[in-house]
Amino acid sequence: MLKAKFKAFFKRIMKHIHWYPGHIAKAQKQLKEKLNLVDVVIEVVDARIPYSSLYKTTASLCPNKPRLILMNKSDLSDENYNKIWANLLTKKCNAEVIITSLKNKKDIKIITDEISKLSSETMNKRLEKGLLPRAIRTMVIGMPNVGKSSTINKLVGKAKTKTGAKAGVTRRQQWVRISEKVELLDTPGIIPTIQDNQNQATKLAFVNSVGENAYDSTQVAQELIKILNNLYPNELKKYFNFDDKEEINLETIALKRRWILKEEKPDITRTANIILSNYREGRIGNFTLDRPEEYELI
Ligand SMILES: Nc1nc2c(ncn2[C@@H]2O[C@H](COP(=O)(O)OP(=O)(O)OP(=O)(O)O)[C@@H](O)[C@H]2O)c(=O)[nH]1
Ligand SMILES: [Mg+2]
Repeated sequence: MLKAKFKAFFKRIMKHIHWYPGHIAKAQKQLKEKLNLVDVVIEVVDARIPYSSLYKTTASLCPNKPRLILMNKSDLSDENYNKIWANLLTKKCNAEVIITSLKNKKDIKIITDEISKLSSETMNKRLEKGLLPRAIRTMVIGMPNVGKSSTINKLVGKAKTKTGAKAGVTRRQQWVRISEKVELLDTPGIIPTIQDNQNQATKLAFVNSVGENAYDSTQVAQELIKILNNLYPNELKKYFNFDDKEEINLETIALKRRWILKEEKPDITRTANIILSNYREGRIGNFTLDRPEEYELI
């Protein structure tokens, strides 16, 4: 009881987002062990925050492994920025980059062809050494909830791995054979041990890559409105029926939508949760919240 009270109090005063459950610590250790076994590393990022959801350490963990980056959930991001980010990540990460989406079945062939291409040198070397041919081994890594398991299921054509719209659905590694030629290792989403970059942590919370109990949804929704109002003011105001001059924030949205408590008080918690879920489902619009200028990449 006391612990729950303390936790609630701490949550109220603590603005810092920190989430690092036990299964992730274990997954991080296993990831390093398994990296040596694979021919190609596939990293899935969220196209809405391609830089905030990217591992900055992959290249140093496996410097000589061919790397394929999938910019997934592109059906929810701003298409004007998809290509820009794909080109930047190609250069910055020395990787092949494919823009993907769960709904786009055409990218299956592009992904499998790229896996074959990226592994061909290793596979040829094996043959030259007289080793028996074996399936290409790849490992799918990425932050929680970016769509790793869904991508694997799409490639296999069956629901072989568990998926879900929250962080931390995959709890342990699982090998899946997608064809005679390719095996994929699904891994639990891993988030950096210390979330010292709160700008990045907040963006990960927007897209549900951080467990819900690690942040205050009102604070995160407030931040989301601020960013959307800065980058996409027209779309945001249009969705909530605001005109140019009206100030848009959680309170004004609540009052306009009549999400109110007793005595005409705006229901901020309800409003925050609705805004977050509408954003996550792409109902407000298609937005990319990372910008190259922000990271001095161009
Ligand atoms: N709109 C959209 N939703 C997607 C896409 N890919 C995956 N999803 C949804 O995103 C959620 C997370 O997908 P998962 O495949 O479970 O994500 P994961 O990376 O395996 O997550 P963890 O196992 O928690 O690390 C699910 O609800 C999927 O249906 C996509 O391209 N577009
Ligand atoms: Mg998963």
